[in-house]
Amino acid sequence: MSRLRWVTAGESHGPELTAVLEGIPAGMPLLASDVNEDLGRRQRGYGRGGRMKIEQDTVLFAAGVRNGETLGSPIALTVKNRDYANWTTRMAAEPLAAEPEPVTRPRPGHADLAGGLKYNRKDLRDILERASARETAARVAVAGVCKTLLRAIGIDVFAHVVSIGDIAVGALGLTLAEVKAASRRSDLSCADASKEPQMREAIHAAAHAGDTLGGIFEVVATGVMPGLGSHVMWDRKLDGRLAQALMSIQAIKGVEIGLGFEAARVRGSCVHDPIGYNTATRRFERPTNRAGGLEGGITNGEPVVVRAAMKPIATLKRALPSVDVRSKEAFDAAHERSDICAVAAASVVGEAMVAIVLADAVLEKFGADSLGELKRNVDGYNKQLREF
Ligand code: EPS
Repeated sequence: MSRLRWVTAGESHGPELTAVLEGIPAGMPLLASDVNEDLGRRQRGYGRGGRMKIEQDTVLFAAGVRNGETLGSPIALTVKNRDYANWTTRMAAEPLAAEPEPVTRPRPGHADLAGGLKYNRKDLRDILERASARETAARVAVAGVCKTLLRAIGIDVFAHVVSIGDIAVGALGLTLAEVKAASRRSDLSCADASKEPQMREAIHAAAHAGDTLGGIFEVVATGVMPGLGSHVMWDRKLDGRLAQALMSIQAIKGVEIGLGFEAARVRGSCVHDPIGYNTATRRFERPTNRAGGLEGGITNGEPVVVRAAMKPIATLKRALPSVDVRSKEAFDAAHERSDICAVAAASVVGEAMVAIVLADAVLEKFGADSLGELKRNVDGYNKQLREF
C-alpha cells in the first residue's frame, strides 16, 4: 500500500503554501533548484493573469534535508505567496481590524456555492481561497522531490498540451524525447509549433470576449519498469490511482489512459498491443502502446501515457447569472482578477501528480530506507526480469 504520505496547506492569498512529504528514503541528493525549475514552468503560459507577474515561486526546505541530502525524515516544503503583502487586511490569521467586503455572488463552475453550503460560510472567500489552483504550486514542489527520486532509477515524467479549446495538435511524428524538448521550448507547452499561433489566437479571442478556454494535456512517463501497481485489489490498480490523482487537479473533468474513450469505438484487434520479445535486450516489447503502458492496473514496461481534460476557468469577466447568497436576489457572478487559460500550467501539475503516484508505487514495490537500498532492490528486480 501507499508508502508516501503528503498533505498541502495554504490559501491563495495567505502568507504561504506549505507541504509535508513523508516516506522519501535517506541519502537522496536534493537541492531547491531541482524543484524550482518546475515551479517556474508552472507559472508560465500564454493566457495567465496578472498574479503571475507578482509571484516568483521558489521552495524552502524547512525540514528533512541537510547538506544537500534527504534524511529519511518528513520533508517540509514552503512556497511564499508574495501577493500576501497586498492582502494582509483581508487574509491575516489574527482578527482583522475591519470586516472585509465579503464575496457573496458564487461563480458557476467554481467551488464557491457548494463549499459555502457545506462549510456554512457566507463569505465565499473562505472557500475560494483554498479551492484556488494556487494550491497546485505546493503539489509541484512535492513532485519535484518525487521526480528526483524517479530520475535516480531512470524514470522521466513530462507533460505537453495537446489541445486548447477546439485547436488540437496534429500527428506529431516525433520521438518522445523530441516531444518533450519541443514542448519545453513552447510558451504553451505544445510540441506542435504549427498549431501554437492558432492556440494563442483562440486564447486572445476568448479574453477579448470576456471568456475563458480549457484544453487537454498528455503526461508521459518513460523508463517505467513493468510491475508497478497490482491487479489483485481495486485500490492497488495503478490506472485507478493515476485517474484519481489527475481528477483531483482543479478544473479537470476527464481522464483517459492510452487510447482512452476511443478504445470503446473500435474493435479489440485495433485496441490491444501485440506482444513481441527482444532477445538482445531480453525484454517483452510492443509495436504499439494503445494501453498507455498499463494492463490489469499494472505497468507493462511501455511508457505510461495519460491525458486529462481541463474545463475553462470559472472566473468570467462576462459573468454568468448567479444569486447573492445573502439576499437571494439574482445578480451576475462575482469577478476577480484571474487567468484566461491555464492549460499549460495544468499540464505541469498533471506531470507532478503522475510523478507522485509513480514514486509512491516505486516505493511500494521496492520499499527502501535509503537511496542505495532502493537502487539495489531495483537492480535485483531488473535481473529477475531479464531471467524470466
Ligand atoms: C486562481 C485565480 C488567479 C490565478 C490563480 C488561480 O489568482 P488571483 O485571483 O490571485 O489572480 O492566478 O493561480 C495562481 C495564483 C497560481 O499560482 O497558479 C483561481 O481562482 O483558481
